[in-house]
Amino acid sequence: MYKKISLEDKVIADLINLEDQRQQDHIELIASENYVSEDVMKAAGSCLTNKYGEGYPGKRYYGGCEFVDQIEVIAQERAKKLFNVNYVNVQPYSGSVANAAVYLALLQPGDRVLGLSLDSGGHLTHGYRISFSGIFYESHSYFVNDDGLLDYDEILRIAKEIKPKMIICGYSAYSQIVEFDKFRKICDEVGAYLFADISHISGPIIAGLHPSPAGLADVIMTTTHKTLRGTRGAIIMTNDEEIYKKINRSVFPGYQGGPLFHQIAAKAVSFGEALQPEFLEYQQQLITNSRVFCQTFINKGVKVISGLTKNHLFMIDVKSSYGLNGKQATEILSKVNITVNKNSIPNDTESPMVSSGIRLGSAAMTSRGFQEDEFIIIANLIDKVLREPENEALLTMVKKEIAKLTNSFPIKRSYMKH
Ligand code: DSN
Repeated sequence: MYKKISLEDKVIADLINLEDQRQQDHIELIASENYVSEDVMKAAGSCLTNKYGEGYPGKRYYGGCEFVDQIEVIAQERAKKLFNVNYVNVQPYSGSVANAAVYLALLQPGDRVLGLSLDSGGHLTHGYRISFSGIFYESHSYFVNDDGLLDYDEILRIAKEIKPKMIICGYSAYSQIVEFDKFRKICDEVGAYLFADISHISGPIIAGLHPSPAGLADVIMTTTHKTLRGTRGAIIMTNDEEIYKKINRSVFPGYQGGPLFHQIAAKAVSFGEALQPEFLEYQQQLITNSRVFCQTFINKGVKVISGLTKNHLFMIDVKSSYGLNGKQATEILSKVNITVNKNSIPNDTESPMVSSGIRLGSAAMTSRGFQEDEFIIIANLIDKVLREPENEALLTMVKKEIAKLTNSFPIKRSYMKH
C-alpha cells in the first residue's frame, strides 16, 4: 500500500509529500503527464541508482554489470515486442536528449531538417530556433492549414523546395491522426530520412488505436512517461542495423554518460504493464474520454484547434473563445485545482510564454478512473470558470466540486486486475 514518504531529510520529505497531496487534490489535464504504478516508482527508487555501467549489455567499461545487463536486455525485448521493431536503445535520459542523439546519428551539423512549427503543434527539438535543433542544423518548418490539419501535398511541396536530409513527424499538440505512410512517400520522393517522434501517441499506437510508424520511419523515438504511463525517459527504435549502431554511438558516448539503471528498470516494469490487456482497455478509454471531453467544448461553441480530437489531447483557443490568453486561463484554472498548460496555437500572435491557447489531455485522469461522465463534468466546470473568471463565488463552488471528484477518484497505485 502506498504511504507518505519518510526520510531523515525532513525538509525534502515534507516537500515530496506536499507534492503528492497536490497531485491527489488536482485534476491533472497536462497531456504529457500521467500517474505511474507503485511498482514503477519502486524500481525508479531502487539501489540501481548506485550503479555505473557506460556501454551496452555485454560491452561495458565497468565491472559488476551482470544484473543491470539483464535488466537492460529485458527492457529492450519488451519494447521491441510493444512496438514491433528490431532494435531499441533504452538508455536516453529524456525525449530531448534522445532527439539530439537521433540528429547526431543521421545528420552532419548544418544539414537541413524539416519539422512542424512550434505554434502548429511541433516540439522545440523539431527545429525551433533556440533549441539545439535550430542552432546546429538548418531547420525549416511546415505548418497546419487553416483547419488546423496537416496538408500532405503542401508538405511535399515544401520538402521538394527545401530538400531536407530528415523530415520529422509526430507532435506535442496535434490532435489528429499522423499518416506515417504519406510521410514515408514524401521522404522517398526527396531522399530524406523519416524520423517519427511518437512521444504523445505511443500508448494508442501500442493499442492499435493509431497507425504505427514501425516499418515506415527510419527512426522512432518515444518518451516513456506520457500515454505509455512509465517512468520519465525515452527510447529510440529502428529496424535498420546500421542506423542502430549509429544511434548507440550517438546516445553513448555522443550525448550521454552512464545509463540510469534505476530508470531503465522502471521503463522495463512499465513496458511489462503495457504488454497486459488492461493497458489496451486503458488506451481505449483514454481516447473515448478525450473525444467526449472535446465534443463538450465544441457543443458550447468553444474554438477547438483541428476540430474533434482523434487522440488523447486537444487545444482550445481561449483568446477567441473566452477573451483570455493562455497564461491567464492556466492561472485561473489553477485557482480551482485544475492543472493545464498554456500552448501556442496556429498563427499565434502571443509569445510562447503567454500564448492564446491551452492544451488539454485525458491520459492522467483516465488512469484515475474517470470515464465519459466525469470528463463532461470537468468540461462544464472549465467552461464556466473561463467565462466568469472574476466570479469568486463560482470559483469557490467549482473548487468544492473538484474536491469531490478528486476524493472519489484517488490516484491508483496499480493497474493490474489481480
Ligand atoms: N513537455 C512535453 C509536453 O508537454 O508535450 C514535450 O517535451
